[in-house]
Amino acid sequence: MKKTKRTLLTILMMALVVSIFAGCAKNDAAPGGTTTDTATGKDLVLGFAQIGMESGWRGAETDSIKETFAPGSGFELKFSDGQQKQENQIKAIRTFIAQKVDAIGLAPIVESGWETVLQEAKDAGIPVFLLDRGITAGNEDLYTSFIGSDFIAEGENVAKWLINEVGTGKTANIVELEGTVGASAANDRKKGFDDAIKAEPGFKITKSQTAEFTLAKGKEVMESFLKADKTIDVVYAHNDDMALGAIQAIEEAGLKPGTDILVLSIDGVKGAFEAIKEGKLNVTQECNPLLGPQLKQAILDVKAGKALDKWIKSDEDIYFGQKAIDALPDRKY
Ligand code: GYE
Repeated sequence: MKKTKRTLLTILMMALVVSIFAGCAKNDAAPGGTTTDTATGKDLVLGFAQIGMESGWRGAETDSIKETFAPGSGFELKFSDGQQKQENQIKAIRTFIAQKVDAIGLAPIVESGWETVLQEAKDAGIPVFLLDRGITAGNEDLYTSFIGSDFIAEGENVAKWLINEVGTGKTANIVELEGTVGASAANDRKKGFDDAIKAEPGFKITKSQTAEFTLAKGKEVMESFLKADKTIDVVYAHNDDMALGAIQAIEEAGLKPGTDILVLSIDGVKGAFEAIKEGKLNVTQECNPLLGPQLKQAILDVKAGKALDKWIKSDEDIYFGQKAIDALPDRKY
């Protein structure tokens, strides 16, 4: 019995070694950074399951992916727009698996509900890269790397800016425009901000509601907040598009955004920098959407057999006042 087990194990190990070598020979990264399949001379195929087109940030991320994986890049890109539905993203991943793509990129609209489909990709031996948003903790073995920002830190940075601006020991009546329900970017930006604001007992979050990361909803929800409450001092939006919508609502209510009501947000899209220049937005915490090159590098590294960090973080800054005005001409998105 013992002997049979040992023989079986030896056969399995040998099969593993053979398949690893075969894998390396098939997808070696060519020098100079392009990654054609050396055995066939064909481009590597990336299937990318995008969320949709809810914000300026999302548009910049999509452009970055399409530019990075354009013809001539050594890749063929299969791009799917999930139109804000997880079920569409799951369908797209299943199609990519059936097409035997070389790698899958996924920007998960919500954190939960990915176990089954990601297990299917894993069983098919296709590496999955999460881009910009994360999935529920405990599922780290279902993907190769997460490439994106520290959303908790982003929320904290905005809260710290506010405390510094208003001053400690003061009071502030804050309303919050949340991103898509269940999205890691919304959950963590809320957690980071709400926790940090607790340091100031006089700072209260009086209302908090989703506006789905869109300008139109940001305006609509802010209008309802303004109708119900005449004492709002601050609006914290989980992204720039919602903040820009809130600015319109504040102006239409006859108030001055940036002065009567402080407006704080996250992303760092051009429109936000322009709003800071006009004095209507007070601060934007940068969140880098130009993730295409980092994704390409990660795929190249995996194909070259390198071990990757589980979380590949992007470098980001916080912008307000003159610093934002000076940076505006160089903003790429
Ligand atoms: O902040 C927002 C968007 O997931 C980080 O999604 C991303 C967020 C971004 O639509 O504008």
